[in-house]
Amino acid sequence: MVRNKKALAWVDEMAALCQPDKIEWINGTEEERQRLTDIAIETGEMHLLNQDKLPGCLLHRTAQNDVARTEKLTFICTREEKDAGPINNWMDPKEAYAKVGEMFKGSMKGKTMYVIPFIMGVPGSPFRKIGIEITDSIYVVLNMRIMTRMGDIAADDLGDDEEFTKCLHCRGELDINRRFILHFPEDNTIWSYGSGYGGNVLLGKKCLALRIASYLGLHEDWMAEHMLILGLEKDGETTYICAAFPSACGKTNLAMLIPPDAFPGYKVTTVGDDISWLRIGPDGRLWAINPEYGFFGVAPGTSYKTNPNAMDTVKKNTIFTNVLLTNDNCVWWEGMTEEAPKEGIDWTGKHWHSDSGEKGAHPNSRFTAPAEQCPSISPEFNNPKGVPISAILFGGRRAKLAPLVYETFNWQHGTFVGATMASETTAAATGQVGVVRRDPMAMRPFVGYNMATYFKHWLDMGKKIAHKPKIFHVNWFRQDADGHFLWPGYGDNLRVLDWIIRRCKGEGDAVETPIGYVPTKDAIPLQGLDITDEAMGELLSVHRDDWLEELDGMKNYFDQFGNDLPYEFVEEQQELRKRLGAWDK
Ligand code: GTP
Ligand code: SPV
Ligand code: MN
Repeated sequence: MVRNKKALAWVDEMAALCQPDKIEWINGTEEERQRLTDIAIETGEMHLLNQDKLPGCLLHRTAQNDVARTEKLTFICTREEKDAGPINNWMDPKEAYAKVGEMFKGSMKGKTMYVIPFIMGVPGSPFRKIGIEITDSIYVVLNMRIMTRMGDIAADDLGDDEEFTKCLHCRGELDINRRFILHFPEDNTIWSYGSGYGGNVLLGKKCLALRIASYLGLHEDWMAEHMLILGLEKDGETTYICAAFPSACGKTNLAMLIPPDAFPGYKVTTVGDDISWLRIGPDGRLWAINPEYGFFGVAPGTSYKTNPNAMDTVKKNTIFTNVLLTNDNCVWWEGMTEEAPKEGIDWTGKHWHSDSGEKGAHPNSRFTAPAEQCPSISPEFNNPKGVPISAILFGGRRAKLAPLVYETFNWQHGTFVGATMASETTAAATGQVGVVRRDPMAMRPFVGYNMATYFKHWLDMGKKIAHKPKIFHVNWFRQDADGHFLWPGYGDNLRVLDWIIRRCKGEGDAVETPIGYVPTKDAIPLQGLDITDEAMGELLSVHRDDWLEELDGMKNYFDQFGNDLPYEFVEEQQELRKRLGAWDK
């Protein structure tokens, strides 16, 4: 039971605002899960899938205007506009509370208000953070149950006077003109109104564990990042790697990688697939924990070929959102099998035929599954200290320019490379797909304060980490002139990880180029892989003119930060220009 007086008072206050018929504190028991599931099935909020083939699995369809994060409707509400910076949408907190408070007023009349205490991180760990989410949606309760350690375990963990994140959610009318995802970092508060889509409503995830946590990390000397965490085991030794890729750019897949048969000797274990909290350990290394308890993964493209661990994870106790419902009451999505089912019910609830030319599952359809069901889950998953990180990877979807992999020169250069990351947009956020945009550290949508200050925080952290991870950039998505991927990706990405960990040990061959160390032609193990010399040459190539053009793009991007841009980034641009100028290729 929650005894924290501030928490009890806040719940009373929010109940007075939303005026629910009933208030229910969530305890996290199996009995409760079953009861809420039954209600949600009864009301049609959830659909019970084939319990023989998919035990404990449910399907949910969101409103058609509510299928991804809505960055335009996401705000950082700091007292000073400059503290939100030029990238974030900003609203004055007073105005925000007043405007959206009007929407919350009476919004739960006739409904039950669920109160979910939850932990981001491991119970009892000094690094964990506690939140309380108020919601009127059973879908949210059942997802939070998978994604976080919640209920009594969290209520008991919350100290009597401890701070916690106040998270208020109401589905509202699901009208985009009345949809707001508001963050008040100075008040440790999140308000989400008018949506029922994961990233907008599972408030422990992007809202707390990234936007609010990044702000807390700035003030408490740690970092909250959009990164997977994996362990790479060889000869009984495990090396841990974090990787920041933008939404729907391969984090879940890399975190669960299975080595190709032709390249044995390694085993990958999964610590996290989306979010990482990083702190400096007493040994001077950077240590990472995954604050989450489940995976909210992209369904399309997930198959026994591309990601068998994910397929095995979602066999039971999984909530599917916006996928195709098959005739045998199971689920399907594009890319799951080579052959599509002939027909089914699509993500909009309409009859679907495989010849229709329409997608059966939404491109951002997702699965919510318990992390501990993953066959590759790391033995360190519940370790409150986390794991020590040897390498940090940045990467995005770049059809051109960025080579398969390169190593940066040092932490400052690596921070600059992370900050200049760009990637093609994906269906994970509402808006145009496939447009290259800058996405620093894959955190463009997730930094809860001024991005220029975030860059400085990275540089400052580097000065404090005695044993710094090496920083690399990867790109699995480079294409040939006909638009085909040059690199097979997925399991074969292990070949690149192999080079990376050899570099961390001072091994592995590389050539120094103006952008960093690029593997020599023979440095990436290619045994058993059908790839031409020409393709490998293209994958590892660095074209001077393209990079000079890229430099102009970087400068344009950085200009918006004015004098707030760390001087180190001005230096890095100058140095890169000099190196490119002096290069004879
Ligand atoms: P979020 O959950 O949105 O943060 O995404 P994520 O970064 O975890 O992305 P995920 O691993 O779910 O991959 C997104 C899409 O990219 C899926 O459709 C994958 O099949 C595809 N993908 C992942 N890895 C690779 C790769 O190495 N090569 C290619 N070509 N596609 C990949
Ligand atoms: C992402 O968009 O990066 C996700 C999914 O991981 S969501 O939780 O919707 O943000
Ligand atoms: Mn993500």
